[in-house]
Amino acid sequence: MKRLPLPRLRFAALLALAFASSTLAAEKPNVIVIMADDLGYGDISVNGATAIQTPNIDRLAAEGLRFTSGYCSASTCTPTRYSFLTGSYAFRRKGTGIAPPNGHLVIPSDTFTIADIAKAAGYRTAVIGKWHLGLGVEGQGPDWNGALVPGPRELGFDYNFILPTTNDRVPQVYVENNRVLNLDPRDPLWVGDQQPASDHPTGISHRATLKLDWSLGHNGTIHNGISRIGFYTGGKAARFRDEDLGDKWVEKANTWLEANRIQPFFLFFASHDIHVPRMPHERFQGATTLGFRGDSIVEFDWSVGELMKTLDRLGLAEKTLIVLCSDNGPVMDDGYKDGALEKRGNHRAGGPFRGGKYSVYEGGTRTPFITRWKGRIQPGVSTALVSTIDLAASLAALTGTALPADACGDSFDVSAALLGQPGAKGREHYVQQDNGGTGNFGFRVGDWKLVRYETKFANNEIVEQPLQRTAAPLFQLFDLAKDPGETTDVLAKNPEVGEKLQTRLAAIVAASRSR
Ligand code: NG6
Ligand code: CA
Repeated sequence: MKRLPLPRLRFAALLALAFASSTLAAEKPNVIVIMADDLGYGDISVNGATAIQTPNIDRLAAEGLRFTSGYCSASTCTPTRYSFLTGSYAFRRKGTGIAPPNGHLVIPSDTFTIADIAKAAGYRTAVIGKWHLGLGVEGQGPDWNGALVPGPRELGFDYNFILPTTNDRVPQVYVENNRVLNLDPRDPLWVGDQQPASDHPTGISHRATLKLDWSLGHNGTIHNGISRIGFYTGGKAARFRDEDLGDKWVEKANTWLEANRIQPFFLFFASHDIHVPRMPHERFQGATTLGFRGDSIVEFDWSVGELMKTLDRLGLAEKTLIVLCSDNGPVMDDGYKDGALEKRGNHRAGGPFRGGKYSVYEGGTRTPFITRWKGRIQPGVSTALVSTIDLAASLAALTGTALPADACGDSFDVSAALLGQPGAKGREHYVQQDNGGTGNFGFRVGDWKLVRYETKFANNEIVEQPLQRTAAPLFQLFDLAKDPGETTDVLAKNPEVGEKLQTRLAAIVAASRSR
């Protein structure tokens, strides 16, 4: 073949690329997964909240499909995010519970993740927001002053702009492309789980100075008037203000979306709202009568609206599938005295469901779930059973990407349900876990729900109370069709169903995959 001079070759290549992306656009929608943190089913007005208005999320639902059986995989953060990225149940892998400040990356870097699926399909990929899956290698953890590898890049994300852990854990810095942003080498960042010096101010020694008091734990290093889990020193120039997180995610997402609007893109937008410490921007403080928990929901709703505006502005609303979800169910007092409990009024954060964060009752994992793809998804409400763990296999199916044999073993292709195709039912069965390693599980098959409390304790069973552990029998059975609130245990009346589900759950847990 005759060699073209370089500029022409580049021009030809660009033309071919533009042609390819325009002809494939119909089958390769851009994808934005918006994951809220600790947002309960009942926390958005389209799901029945009246004390909080979420007009942007409501509009997303009105233009798309709102799921009444949409789930995340765990009732805490790290295992849900693990499962979302890997398409594999987190209980299959040790060390995937809530990650500590100095935790290493809990996903092996050779895992074929949802970001790899997107990349294989020709997408540009990014994660912006809360990470909380650890950074660095096992046994060492994050090298805060150097390269934070392995991290999101090694898992298939071309770009990352993240909060490394969760904001009630140290440190309060952004990481951009695996490095702490704005870190001055003359002021190195140190992070540890022991008080570094006896005069190091903490939430205990300087409690009277705090702008947000703690209620449980969260009494280590103070930054921005808030004490945290863990300790750190240095990195002063790199530290952010809690109030600015929401704005920063939107700013970075807008920049990235603008830069990547030509190609298909996959954006994991991982908001920190409404996790503790709930410290919404000043302009949202007082937006509701529910205190900062409610105000953070309004902030989250605002950020959803901003992303929708950006898509409209770039003319991408009809080329983009948005999935809105949460990483676990709701909690009131999660370690800070922000008034969530006292100011809750009649608000039911879990909607009609029992239990919240830390629980395997429905409220722990049945969370807001909305898909929108203008012009492609017929607006409405869906009762199909879908989960964040299914997004990997569904994206593979949607984009025609082959999954390696050992990848995404618990992820089902529910793309027909996500797109609202008539008759699509989603999953037939689903395992819910708490923080993992406890042996507690929820197991839904059709409308039956088996609850197994290996610990014989249910956590946060009543969301509208201080965090509590309540005695629970080893097994319970509920008929969700008649009793979505899991109020009446029907195990004694349906022993054969109970036994069948127990056996099936045990088999799924013992296996290496369920698909
Ligand atoms: C718990 C913390 C809670 C929160 C949670 C993780 C205490 C007493 N509680 O251990 O505040 O940080 O871990 O939340 O420390 S998650 O949404 O990131 O999983
Ligand atoms: Ca969470």
